[in-house]
Amino acid sequence: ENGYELWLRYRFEENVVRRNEYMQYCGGGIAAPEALKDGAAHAELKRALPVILGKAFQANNARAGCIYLGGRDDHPAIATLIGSDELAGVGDEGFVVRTGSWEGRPATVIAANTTRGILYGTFSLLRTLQLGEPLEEMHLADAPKLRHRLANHWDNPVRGSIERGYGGKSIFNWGELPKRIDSRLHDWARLLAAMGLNGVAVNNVNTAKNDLEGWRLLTPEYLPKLSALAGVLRPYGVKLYISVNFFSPMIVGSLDTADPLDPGVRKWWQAKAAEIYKTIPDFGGFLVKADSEGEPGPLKYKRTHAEGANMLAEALAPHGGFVYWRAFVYNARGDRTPQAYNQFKPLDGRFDKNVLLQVKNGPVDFQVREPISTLFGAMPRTALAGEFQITQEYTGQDKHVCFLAQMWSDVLRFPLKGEKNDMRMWNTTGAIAGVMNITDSPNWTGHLLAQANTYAFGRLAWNPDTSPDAIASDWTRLTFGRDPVAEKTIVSILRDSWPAYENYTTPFGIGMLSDRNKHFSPDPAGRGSVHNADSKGMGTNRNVAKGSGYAGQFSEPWRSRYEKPETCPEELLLFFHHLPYTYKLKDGATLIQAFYDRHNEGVAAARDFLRRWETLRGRIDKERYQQVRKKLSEQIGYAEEWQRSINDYFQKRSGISDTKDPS
Ligand code: BDP
Repeated sequence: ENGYELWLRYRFEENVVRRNEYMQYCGGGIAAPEALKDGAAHAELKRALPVILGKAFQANNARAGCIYLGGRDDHPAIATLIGSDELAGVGDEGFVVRTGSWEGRPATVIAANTTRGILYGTFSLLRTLQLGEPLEEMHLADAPKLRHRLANHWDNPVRGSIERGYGGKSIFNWGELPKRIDSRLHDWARLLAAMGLNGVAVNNVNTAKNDLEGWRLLTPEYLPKLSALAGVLRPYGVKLYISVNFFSPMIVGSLDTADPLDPGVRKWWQAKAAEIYKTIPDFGGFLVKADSEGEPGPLKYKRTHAEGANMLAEALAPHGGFVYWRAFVYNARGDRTPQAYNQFKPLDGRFDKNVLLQVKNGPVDFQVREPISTLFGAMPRTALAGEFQITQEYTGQDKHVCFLAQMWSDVLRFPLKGEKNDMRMWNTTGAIAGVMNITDSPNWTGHLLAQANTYAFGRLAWNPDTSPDAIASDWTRLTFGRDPVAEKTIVSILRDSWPAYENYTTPFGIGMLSDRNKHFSPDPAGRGSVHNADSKGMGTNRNVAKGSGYAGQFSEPWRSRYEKPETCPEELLLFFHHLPYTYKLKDGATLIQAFYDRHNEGVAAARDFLRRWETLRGRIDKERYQQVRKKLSEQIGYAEEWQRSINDYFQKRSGISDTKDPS
């Protein structure tokens, strides 16, 4: 029990009644057309069922029912139990899972229009079995709400390090590919499919900086290696993408320009794309960080982002590929928050159809709290992809538990035009990307509870309306089993972890207070910190009246609400406003005392996580109990360090002491 199995942890069903029911519906074997017999869905069922049902599971148990996989043409059982309209309704990636009876025996059907749909249906059925839920009268039709669901790895090919990777090193050993394919890579592909993702970019968006050399993936030497990875992903319905360097025609090729309007440069990219597709016909496309943090881009040639992106789109279009062009572009001088909107909004309608503009959830950089990016909803003629960070760069890395599902859900469900309007952030986008947190560590993520974030991202990418609490409880039961006390306790820790982390680090949306490079420890006086504290007050004016105007980029009602401190939601008060330390909050407390209180409460919560976890001794296996216990006890030390450092700093800055200082 080292956590390697993630939430795909199949175990014998101990409840006899349940097991007998499962036996009736699935114990008689798997019926599938030839094309699916060697596939991933079939393999997953063969892996899981004998474990869940035990010895009783046998292919020709005449008394038990079969699982039928396929489309309506594949078996009369499927045609009988699943209507054609219903199946058509789930589209390319959806599925219908239904139990019923066929030829006088119970039966289970997993029907879909594609192999990928069958695979998702299989994972869904297995989840039902793992959770011990009833099969009788099961009838579930489901399909993903977003078309493109991507993992972004920030792995550096040459060094095997991971940008903002915390649990360990990269799982990709490019040196041994394509000859040797590590078994972990197959498990990785399976993990992506179990998350419901259909694409993955395998290298860091920084391709040149610090000799990271990700640009090398476009050299001929790497093509067979990429092809091997694509081969691992293919059975799982996941397309391979790579991050590319905008200067590739000069670095990889021998041109003396990378100007996107230069015909030679365009030809170079077209030939490169053709070369890739010849070997990898289902290649996904390119992810690009351009004109950002030292990565080159079209601005060097006085061309726009649209001109840069469209050049790549033109090369990929004949093959059905996509360009993900990142909007994380800012100038270090001045407030960064309004910049992406100012730069990209005027380009609305100028991007080719196969370009997706990939926008981080907020305007700063994956902070524990930010308002949503104003680009969402502002570019109706451009395809947008929302970018989220699963790896916990600013949210505790692999050392703090910080379950992010609620934050992501708040962003995805954000009512861009106000609560009365149906428009939500997610339904203005067609894609979602998550910066991955998996590594070569035995349990993939370092902190075992960080697996909950990996899982949650997949569930929300599939259906952004899924409730974070439901995700937390499913994950807990799938990962730790079905002890109700364990479930309640772990879910409570997950649910309280994000607010606790926010409290002892940066409450009220104050900004960045961490050290400049690692983004882990408190460093309020350091150069990386953005809080604009002076002797009178703290926070940053980003309204129209006094500040950088970020509030003004929102639609109503948000623009007016954020503009004034009286109507600004308290959790974002200091994000939008510089306020006196003695400013009175709604409950009558002064801002500075409330700020200290939040830090003190956050530490108390971190201590309580350990106390709650310790009630689980004997309820879950020792190995994972100890793993998490160790992390939670270390977290207390880090939380205390934050509380001390931030409260001390602001007491000095403001000259006002913490009247409730617990120390
Ligand atoms: C920041 C990270 C940096 C990334 C950058 C990005 O600190 O490592 O390269 O974002 O998203 O959060 O490009």
